[in-house]
Amino acid sequence: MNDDALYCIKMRASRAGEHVSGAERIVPADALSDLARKLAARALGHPKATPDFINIKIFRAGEISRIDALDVRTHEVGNPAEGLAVAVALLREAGVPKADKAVDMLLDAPPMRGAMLVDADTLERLDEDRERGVRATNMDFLGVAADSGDMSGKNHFSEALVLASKVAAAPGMVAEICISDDPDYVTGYVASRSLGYRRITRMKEKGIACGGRIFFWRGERDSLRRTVEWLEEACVLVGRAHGGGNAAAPRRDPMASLAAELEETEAKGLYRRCETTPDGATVLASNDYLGLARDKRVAAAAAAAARLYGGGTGGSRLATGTIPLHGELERRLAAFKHAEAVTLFSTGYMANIGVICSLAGKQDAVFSDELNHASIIDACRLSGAKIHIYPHGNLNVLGNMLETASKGAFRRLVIVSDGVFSMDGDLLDLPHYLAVCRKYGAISIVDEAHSTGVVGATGRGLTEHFRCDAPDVTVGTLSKALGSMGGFVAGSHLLAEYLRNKARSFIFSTSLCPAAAAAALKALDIIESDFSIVDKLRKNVDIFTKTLGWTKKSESAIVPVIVGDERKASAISAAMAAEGFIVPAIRYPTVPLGAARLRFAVSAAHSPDVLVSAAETARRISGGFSPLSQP
Ligand code: WAQ
Ligand code: MG
Repeated sequence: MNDDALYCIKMRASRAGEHVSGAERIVPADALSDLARKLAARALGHPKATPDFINIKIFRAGEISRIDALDVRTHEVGNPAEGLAVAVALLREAGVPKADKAVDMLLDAPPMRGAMLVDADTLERLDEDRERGVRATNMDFLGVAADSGDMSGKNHFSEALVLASKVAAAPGMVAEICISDDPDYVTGYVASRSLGYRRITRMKEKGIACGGRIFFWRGERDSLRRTVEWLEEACVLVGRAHGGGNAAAPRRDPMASLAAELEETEAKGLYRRCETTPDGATVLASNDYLGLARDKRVAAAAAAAARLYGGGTGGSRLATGTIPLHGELERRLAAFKHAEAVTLFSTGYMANIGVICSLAGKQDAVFSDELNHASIIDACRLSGAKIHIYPHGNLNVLGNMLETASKGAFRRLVIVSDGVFSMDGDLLDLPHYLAVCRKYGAISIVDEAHSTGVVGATGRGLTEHFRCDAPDVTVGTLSKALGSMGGFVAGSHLLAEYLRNKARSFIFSTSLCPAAAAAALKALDIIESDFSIVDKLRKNVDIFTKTLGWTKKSESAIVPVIVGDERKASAISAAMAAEGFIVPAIRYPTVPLGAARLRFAVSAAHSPDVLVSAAETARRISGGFSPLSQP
């Protein structure tokens, strides 16, 4: 590329003197007009505010330096406190002895356009303009300089990586720390030449605008000028891969597009984290509906089985992985479900994959409720069968679809539905469903993950609730009311024999570990010896829904409160957490966009007082729920 032809272009937009948006690029002359248009559009479309002043500045780039991008590593942390601790440790490693004070300084800093430039040893401020700070500018990625790229929104990660790479290359620079001031963007970083670019996935709570940057510097004071000149004036192109400079063929980072995708996810407020559930909080979201997962008797049975048989079985059921507990649990589950036989799977997800993919193949058609669980959706796709999705609970449409399909040349028609829909808590109309399936000679599958141990007077599920026949295939899980983990399929002897020979997720998975099998057996003992535990759950659900102000009863233990807006749902969930109640905001893609909700799950182990207080707190925090929020 001919450097003479490169220009720096910068956009800065503000409203009433307040900064709204900014961006900069280094591009060839012929890309300038297109880019200027895109930058103006970006400024005008900024979600924060419509600017009343947009400044687009273009000037010929001076001499260009080419440097390598810093290597990127990510530290996945559970919460801001952990993230800040990681940042402190990294800064220390990079040579900032008072790293903890430095982080406090960052968190206390007033809003600034630039970064604080501080002495790496004493943390004394070295920048002249305290309100503005020092700005790193005149920089871009090498790889994208030729075309103007998509400028429609801020790409936090790639813009920060360019900046950090330039900063790390400054003379005397020891390290940098940054937290975005975008309230929705909680990933920050620590960078230095030796550390590279260390992303830290959580540096602050969501919704907080405060952010900032510190550059840590060490050297003779009279050489500080050179550093500031490098940051504020030198034109720098950053290579995306190693060997920038004169290297002949720039290599692309094969993982870069992953970061870009995650960035987009985060920008939409859909980024997910594995939160550690705090001890002592009231969890209103667990699938442990009967409170058996933490029951001492269940835990003791699991421990005893682990002592006797070890941690794992070392093989699949068909190889060397069958132990006596497997057969015993299958017999007990079959008796509980009034079925001829049961086949165990390692998880409920595997059970659906195994059943649907073995029963339905290329010559078959599957019919699936639009709100079925992801494991059913995935199984339908994986099966290779022709897929028909019917509107939620609409068995008349299902009938019409079957009518048409039955005239086709399908080998089998396979119908699958959740028994209790996991995000809505409503029940399948099983008698009607079975009638439709029978009319067309279709195989009926019902996933009773959320109804086993919950629905029906003794927790046997939908057949008990409706006093009707069982479907051809019942899928269930050990990981919800049965307080363990694993899945199962109940049905005829023929079905069990078929699955053991055909279901690949059964054949190729290591069998259920001894502790899990023993825990589920003990849970069954407890339920069958005293069904009042199921009754207690039912009463708790009624107490909770009544306090929420619902007029309708919930027939399952799932109580969804529809909020609509994703961010509002997240905010209510965070406020509930602050009061000691853990309830997740369920958002797209688990539920449709604009149908975000709080999904409460009630347990037999909750005390009625706690449920009343949780429901009252939810009403207060959300400003009351409209009748519409009741599904
Ligand atoms: N030079 C120096 N400091 C700056 C500059 C600049 N060009 N731009 C912003 N700052 C300072 C200013 O104090 C801001 O308050 C603070 O940095 C944060 O700026 O890997 O978006 O533009 O995904 O909000 C980190 C990406 C995103 C982490 C950083 O910073 C990742 C970001 P923001
Ligand atoms: Mg900013």
